[in-house]
Amino acid sequence: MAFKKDFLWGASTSAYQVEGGYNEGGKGASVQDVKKIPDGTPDFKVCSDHYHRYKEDIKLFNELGLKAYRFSIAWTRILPTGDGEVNKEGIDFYNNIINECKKYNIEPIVTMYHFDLPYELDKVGGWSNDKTVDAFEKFAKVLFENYGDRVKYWLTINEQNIMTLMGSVIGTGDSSEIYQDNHRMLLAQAKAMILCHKMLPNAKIGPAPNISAVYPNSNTPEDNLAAQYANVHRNWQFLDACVFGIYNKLALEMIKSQGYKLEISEDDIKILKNAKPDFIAFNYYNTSTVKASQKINDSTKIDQQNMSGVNGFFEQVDNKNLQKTEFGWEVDPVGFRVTLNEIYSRYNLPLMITENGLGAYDKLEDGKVHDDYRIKYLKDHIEQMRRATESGVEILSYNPWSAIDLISTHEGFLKRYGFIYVDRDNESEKTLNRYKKDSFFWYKKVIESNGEELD
Ligand code: BGP
Repeated sequence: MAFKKDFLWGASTSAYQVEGGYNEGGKGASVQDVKKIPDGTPDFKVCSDHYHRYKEDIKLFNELGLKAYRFSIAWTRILPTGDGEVNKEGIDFYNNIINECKKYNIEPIVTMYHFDLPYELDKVGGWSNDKTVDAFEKFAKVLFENYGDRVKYWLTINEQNIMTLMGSVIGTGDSSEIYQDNHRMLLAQAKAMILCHKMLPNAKIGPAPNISAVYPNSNTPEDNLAAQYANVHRNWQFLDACVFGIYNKLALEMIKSQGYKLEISEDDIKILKNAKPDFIAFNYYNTSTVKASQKINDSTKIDQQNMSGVNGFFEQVDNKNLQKTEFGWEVDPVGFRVTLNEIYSRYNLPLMITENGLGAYDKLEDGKVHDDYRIKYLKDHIEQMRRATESGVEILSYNPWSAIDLISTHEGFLKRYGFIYVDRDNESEKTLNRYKKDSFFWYKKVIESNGEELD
């Protein structure tokens, strides 16, 4: 048997995409509640109404056989203004979620911050203000005090690298000081990890970036060099700082060349070095491919959307060898194994997959959803994860995105990922009734067989 007996087969959601109840129970506004919503997509007021239906949902997760549920805690339910008074109703809500999971023997895996910075903190600069670092540490303390007796696995920040490299796209920030802001997030994360180890010696904590291998477009040395830089840019600079407490030199070279501000004090480095994650969690959807890029001019140009390239270092291109989803995302199960192998080789820490999945236009027909495309996607990825496990890569848990349909940041309910269909669309909330998709029954068998039965 490839997977250990206690392997945590799970599934994933995030608070602002699944909960709704946006102003209930004393919740404060987050940046997601106030951002401009793309035309034709819904706001985050109701989402999948998990806030009111969590009992029904967790009962369904139990029927699915989940051994773990990865969800996020809305910072603004706990501290409505980000760092002021603790909101008891918010504390109670997550006590209920955690207790409901425990009732079914489902291990809660808790993300502390998933794209939903409190709006009151954003108003005073968000991650550009040192106060946000202190606020995050306070938030962490409240979580550890209240839930530490039942939550063993903690994730600090969801996709810090995407917030840094594509903040304007997901509505989490955008500025010429973005690397200075990223540095503050690294400090906040380090402080939370140190605190967790102090307060909860038996708990485990780690980061949750979006990591994926970057391929060179050809075998020219120049393209290979480009891929090396792109890997550092997209992946390693974030994990090197989290795991080793160091700034990757190639990253610093790129950051400086583009004219970004970044000042790091010796005290900061001490904090980063003192903090050690117990595992690396990561989200994986697809790889990317790059070619060498000529420097266009000598002016130091700040490119905010620098996921797609860094002037003079690399430029992203399509990979002709890979198929794409209906939403244009490349599909690369072998790349998943490449990514697992690479992270494990670099950091030698246990891994946890906190997201992986296929967004598609699912159709409800006579109460059924025939999502064979999703089954194929997940099957191919689990197969590669199994092979990585057999090569000795230590993996604790696999949590596809998403446990249940929820709002996709750009397409709302048009783009679905769940094992459970939610009856609503972008235009109206309809019945919000839940239906089990074909993938639900398939994943149930996968879990029952501990990953042996994938067909
Ligand atoms: C990840 C995020 C999730 C989720 C997922 C799917 O980057 O952590 O919150 O949104 O991507 O993305 P999308 O909904 O844009 O397809």
